[in-house]
Amino acid sequence: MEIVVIGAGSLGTLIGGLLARKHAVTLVGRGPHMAAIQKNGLNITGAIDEQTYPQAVTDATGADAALAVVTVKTYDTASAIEVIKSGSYQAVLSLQNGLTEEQLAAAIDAEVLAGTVTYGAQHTEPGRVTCTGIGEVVLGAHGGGKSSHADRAGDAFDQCGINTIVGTDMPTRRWKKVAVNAGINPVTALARVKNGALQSEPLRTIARQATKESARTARQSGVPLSNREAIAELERVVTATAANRSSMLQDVDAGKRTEIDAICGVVRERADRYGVDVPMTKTLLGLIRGWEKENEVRES
Ligand code: KPL
Repeated sequence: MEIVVIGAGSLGTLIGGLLARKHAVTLVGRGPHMAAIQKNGLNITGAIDEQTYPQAVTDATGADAALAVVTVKTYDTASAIEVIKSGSYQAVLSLQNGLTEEQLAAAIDAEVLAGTVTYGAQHTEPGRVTCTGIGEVVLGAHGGGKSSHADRAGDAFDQCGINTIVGTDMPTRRWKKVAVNAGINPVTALARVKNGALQSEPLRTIARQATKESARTARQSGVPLSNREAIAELERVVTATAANRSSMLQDVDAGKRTEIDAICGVVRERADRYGVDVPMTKTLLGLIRGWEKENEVRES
């Protein structure tokens, strides 16, 4: 299958590199990283030790492929949409944070799929990515239900040894991830702590409150996510990733713009739409936005 991976950050590079085991993959990313891959291939280290050979380009304008996998930061989605619209794809899979698939679906003609990923990845130097944990990919039609494009994408991932499940309940899975991220990411970034610190008070209560507000908002939006389910997932992820620094803490430490708008921002926007009270979400959103404003953050 011809696959274009738009966004060769940590996750995009790892997924693109693994897909290149069996498919004609084009990775789209920044200059030095793409130049290194073009020259010597991609070096995957850590839990996977392998060299693969995706094509690496800095511009995919006008590309023609069966599948586009979107892994850009959420705030770069509009430019990914322009690239997709300039080319031709049968399906587009978002593996991003937030509910970005809805932005994609509103803008493009191809079928939009959504996914969640629990593989860990770290991009340390040009031409190299470290797999920090083997996980799984769950993907499916962005609005839920069955999809032949999702089945084909699932097969393509599976053929490359990527643990993949094709799900028919993506809205619930994606909202569950938003709820977990809304609890973990801003709290760890503001308190400058690893995820495991959310096992103790007072951060535990703050994170749980934000997660519950997201679950309540999901339900008002028509997505069946109970508080109990969302909190159980929060606790599971906090325990499983106790030693990790969340992506938002990493962004804050690096002086980079965060994905707060796609996480707490989207919850607040839906909460306003459906009349849900989300005070903790608004507080965390305001604090992270305030930090971004004061610190002249860099994008990506
Ligand atoms: O997705 C994550 C992130 O850091 O963005 C979690 C699940 C919170 C793990 O750190």
